[in-house]
Amino acid sequence: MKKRKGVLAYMLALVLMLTPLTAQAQRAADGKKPNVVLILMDNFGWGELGVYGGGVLRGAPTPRIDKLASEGMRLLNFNVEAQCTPSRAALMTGRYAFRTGNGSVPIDTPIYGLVQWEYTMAEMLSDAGYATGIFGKWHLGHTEGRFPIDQGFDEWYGIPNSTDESFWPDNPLFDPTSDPFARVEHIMQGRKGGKAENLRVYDSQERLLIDKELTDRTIDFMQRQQSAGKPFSAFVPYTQPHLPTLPHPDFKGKSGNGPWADVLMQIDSYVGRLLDAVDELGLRDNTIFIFTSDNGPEFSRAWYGSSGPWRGTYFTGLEASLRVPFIVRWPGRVPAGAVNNEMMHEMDLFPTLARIAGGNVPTDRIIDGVDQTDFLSGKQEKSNREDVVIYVGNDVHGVKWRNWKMMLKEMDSGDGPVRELSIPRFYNLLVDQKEEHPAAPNVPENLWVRFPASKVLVNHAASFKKEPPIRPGTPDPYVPKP
Ligand SMILES: [Ca+2]
Repeated sequence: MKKRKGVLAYMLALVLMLTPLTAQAQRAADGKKPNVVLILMDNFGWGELGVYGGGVLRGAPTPRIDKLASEGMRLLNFNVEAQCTPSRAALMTGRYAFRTGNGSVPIDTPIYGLVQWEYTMAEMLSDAGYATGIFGKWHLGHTEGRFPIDQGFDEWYGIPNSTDESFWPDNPLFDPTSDPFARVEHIMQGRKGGKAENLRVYDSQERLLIDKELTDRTIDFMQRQQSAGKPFSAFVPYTQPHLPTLPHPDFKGKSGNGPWADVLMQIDSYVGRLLDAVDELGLRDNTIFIFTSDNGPEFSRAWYGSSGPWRGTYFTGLEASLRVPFIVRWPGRVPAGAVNNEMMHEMDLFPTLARIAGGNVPTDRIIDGVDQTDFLSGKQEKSNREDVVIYVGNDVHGVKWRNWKMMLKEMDSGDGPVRELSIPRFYNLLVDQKEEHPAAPNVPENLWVRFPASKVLVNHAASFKKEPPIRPGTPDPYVPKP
């Protein structure tokens, strides 16, 4: 049944490719509200794509995504939060994840995710008249009231938590009777106004298949909205290359360079299929197409990712953790082939897309994202951001300010110890990409950076006096204290 649906959608796409633009497609192309396709990879490092110095160096070329970059803008300094859940919380709300009670992946709190009070990107787009679909990993709650369909998405197909849980069903030591939340994860689906339902156990076999299914369903969603003449937002949080980084059987052995390279080839191919579908539906000119990642690469050796010149892994305050690839294409609006090192953060997408889509940015709460429309459209050379507070879990590790970092705490790897520094360290990222040679009291000429950098932290801390953060594990209903 599921498979047939994918084939039908594909055939329909083929038919559409051979016919002139339908009236709806023409209307959509002329319409004011552009569609949004937002691809969010999981633990996909800065250095994986050919256009970022990876591709063949990682065992598989990435021609489709490289070409996408040549058709749009590519950022070299796009920042995210250091772990899955906080990164997704920041993306969805335009706020530092710590504010939302999701500063860390849920370790000691079984109830997690976004409270109803949060206003998500999906709610904003939905209120602006968009059809909103999510196909993939959520990781912002796995209990009733915390699923994507409770946060503005019209429809969802995917997994509530993370891909490592696919190891559990096959593990003979796994004991699901040990705790109500030590349970097998399911592939789920749901529609707004209804209940999210379990479809199948997400096990090691499903892990191989899921990203293809997500691609098929995204194409089907886009086709349905195109037929309905409705602007849409397709959020595609793929599960790859999060461990276990193992390819779909279609790609097994294809690269000749092992499973990681096979998966890279697969990612490029699936993104290519989404790009083809946008073209075939006649939506290319009226679609903002974004490719990015939720955080830097894995630290588990068998599944080692590449962060290019940046040192470290995810779950740290190092650049490898915070900087991810970001490519945006919007023909005629975003300059083609543009590349720059301006600082942007995933939180900025909320106000930016709100401006473009005619949505509302809440004024009754702190929004940390800034509107980057004029920067992305090439109207201004500089980004509207020059600082990022660096969180690792619920802890502030430091701050990025222009090309500098001021670190209060440091880590070398995602599971390593945290070193608390008695005096902050300062790194000039234009000189010291690997963050190995701090400006310290014995090299004092750049200690002036402490003033602008600490000001960011002082202001950030003061914002919590004004608006206390939501505590992790807060149940609904939540209303802020007046
Ligand atoms: Ca992740």
